[in-house]
Amino acid sequence: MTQAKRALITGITGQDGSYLAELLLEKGYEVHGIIRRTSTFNTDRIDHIYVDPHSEDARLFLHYGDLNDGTMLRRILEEVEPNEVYNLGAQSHVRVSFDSPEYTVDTVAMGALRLMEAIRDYQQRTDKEVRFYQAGSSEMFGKVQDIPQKESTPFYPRSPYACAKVYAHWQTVNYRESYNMFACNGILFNHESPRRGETFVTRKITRAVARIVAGKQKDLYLGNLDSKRDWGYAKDYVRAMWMMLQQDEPGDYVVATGETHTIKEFLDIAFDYVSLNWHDYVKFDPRYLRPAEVDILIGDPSHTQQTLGWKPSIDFPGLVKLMVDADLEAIGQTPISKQSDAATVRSAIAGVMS
Ligand code: NDP
Ligand code: GDR
Repeated sequence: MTQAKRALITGITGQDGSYLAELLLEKGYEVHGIIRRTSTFNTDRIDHIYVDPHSEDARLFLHYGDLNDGTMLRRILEEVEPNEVYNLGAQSHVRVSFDSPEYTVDTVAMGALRLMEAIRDYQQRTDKEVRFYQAGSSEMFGKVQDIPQKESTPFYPRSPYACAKVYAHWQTVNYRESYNMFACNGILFNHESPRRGETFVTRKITRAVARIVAGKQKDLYLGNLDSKRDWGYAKDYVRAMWMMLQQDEPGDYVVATGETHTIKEFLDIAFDYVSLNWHDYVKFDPRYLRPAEVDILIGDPSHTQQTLGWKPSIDFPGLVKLMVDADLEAIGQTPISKQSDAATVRSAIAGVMS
């Protein structure tokens, strides 16, 4: 019997880590995830796939560790002996990276370096190949030079987070070329889901819509509504990560939908879906502005589509509605897709707000 492949994921408790863990378990992998020690549980997104490690069925294992602690990373690598490592861990909030630049850079840039150094030594010692995925970002394009952005577009990062991701990107290329490592960069454009962190703009909006419908929130404070993003569905994007590591040769890949939309368009669809007008609820708060903004991102996924055969499964309005529905359900409301008449929502709101 052939042994199951083993994967190690940093950032397994995050949006992408949880979907990737699900995907790999479905594919028969033994999955190991690095989690940070916290004073309260931070495993909400993976609790549904967790099985007691004492059970014979257990194929998901968690290890305490931190990208800021190279010794722990080395120990875990030696213990797990993975075939594939997915580096998804990060302080991933762009606005927060302006407040906390040192920590962000240490985790994102140095964290990636620590992990690659650990892999390099492990490979050299054991002669076993470890395939490496680095979670790169469209934020690296920043002040864009080309529209749409592709693998060859020059980077112009506009935040401490994006600068750190550029560093990790080039180190990944460097480890591939210097040490013959099977190392891939995914340059992923924004991807969202019901598991998206609550402080990113999409989830902040869909969660607010659900709370407004439930009568639990009156206003929604936002920053710049004019920036444009290429938003896709996280479940599709983790599939692309896995596909990259199954190729014959390592490479760099833009993962995007090829469409761009403003925050206002997101608001239009989200509020319209529950028959509300966002202008009645959205207020401006300058706290959510960034010292430097990325105005427009739109990716060209043609290389990825041709090489990997990857394509997105859901369009922009479908994504927004899926997220609103999930937030409605989470707050105890009936999702619109399960209602026969959206007017029911209108009358429910009228009742709550009167
Ligand atoms: P999340 O913010 O949802 O998850 C980040 C994960 O990283 C969490 O599991 C978090 O743990 C973990 N983490 C944070 N700091 C450390 C640390 N010091 N050591 C180890 N782990 C740490 O991000 P996403 O799932 O959305 O994104 C995954 C990766 O992809 C990130 O690297 C992000 O920068 C990148 N990316 C994301 C895009 C997106 O649109 N979602 C687009 C392009 C790139 P904890 O739960 O304990 O906080
Ligand atoms: P982004 O996502 O910065 O693109 O990074 P975010 O959702 O934070 O911002 C998108 C755009 O919305 C504007 N915006 C607001 N943003 C937030 N968070 N909160 C607000 O209240 C608000 N109001 C307006 C922002 O100014 C911005 O223009 C995400 C992260 O997942 C990164 O880790 C990842 O690398 C990139 O996507 C691709």
